[in-house]
Amino acid sequence: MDIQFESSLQAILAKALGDVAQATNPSELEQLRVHYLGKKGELTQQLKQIGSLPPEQRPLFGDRVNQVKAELAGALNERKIALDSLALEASIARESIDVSLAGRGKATGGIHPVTRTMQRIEDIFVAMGFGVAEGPEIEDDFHNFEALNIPAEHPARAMHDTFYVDSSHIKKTANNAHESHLLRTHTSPVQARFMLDSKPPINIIAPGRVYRCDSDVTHTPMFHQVEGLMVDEGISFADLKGVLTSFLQQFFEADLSIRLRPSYFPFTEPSAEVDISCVFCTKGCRICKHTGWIEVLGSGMVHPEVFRHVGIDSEKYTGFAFGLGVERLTMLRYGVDDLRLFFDNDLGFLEQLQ
Ligand code: 2U9
Repeated sequence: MDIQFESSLQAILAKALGDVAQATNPSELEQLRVHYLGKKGELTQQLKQIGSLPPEQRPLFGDRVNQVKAELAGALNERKIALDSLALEASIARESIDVSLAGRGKATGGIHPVTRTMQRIEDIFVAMGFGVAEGPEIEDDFHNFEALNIPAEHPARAMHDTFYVDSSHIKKTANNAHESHLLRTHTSPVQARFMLDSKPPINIIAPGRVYRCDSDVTHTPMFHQVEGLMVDEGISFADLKGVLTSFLQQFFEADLSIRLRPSYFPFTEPSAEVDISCVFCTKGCRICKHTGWIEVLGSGMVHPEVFRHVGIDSEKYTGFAFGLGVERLTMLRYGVDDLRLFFDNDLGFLEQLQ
């Protein structure tokens, strides 16, 4: 083959291989590929000179140019593989993670302290043989008031700050009862419904949300109650005292005493407010206001008028009932001094009580 063409091919190849060896990234390699092997590339240009050779040398020259092109393409390829693997190593090094670091952990939710207290109260009563009853949060006047011996115009209705869900409470039916729907102001209608549906012996608690149109530092428009009812032949005030003492001792995990103070509720007679001996101090603190006693619930013997409304013979049966505010008991148990914290859903607060 023509010595001059061969040396010019050698020169191009040597220069090209040098360039390839020095390329530091894939885009430089691509530029080199275009520069040497592209349509207008140096080696392609060499082929165009084939016409100036004697015909017998042309195939040889063509083969030789193609050999050089193939050698350069191979070098480009190898360099590309080498650069890719360098880039991969660099990115692995850059993105490497320290597997010895502490993990982020799984965020698990928790049960709201008020719900937990309610479950705790339920567990204690269920262990004493009580069933758990539920009922609607939207009630009618009969089950929320009438059946509980709170007739229309009774002053106790004012105490309940009722949310009415329609305006028909101004209408009156023939028997002078209000015909309206409202958000239950206590869970007592659950027990009224239960007594209407079944016969004694009755042994139930009624936990749930209740609503009163009242909002200040110590009142929220929605709060939780657990009420209880025990009805059978011969149920006495002594049963009330025994059940509530046992419940309160278990709830506060303390050998506390209880004190009953006369009170008034339309649905019980006699009625009593229940205090526990202060579980936080021995000689007076802020929580018991230096009295040594803390009010925790209300109670009484079911009023004969309530039995009459739900069709239970008050000559044959007696019963006791009680009611407690779950937020209040939760505050006492966890030492929370602001009721509104239960409704803010501040995780900092909630996590403290997990
Ligand atoms: C029926 C008959 C009687 C339920 C009772 C109380 C006393 C009581 C308050 C405690 C704090 C309400 O949440 S609170 O503000 N409740 O003092 N509740 S006796 O008596 C009933 C219930 C149902 C059929």
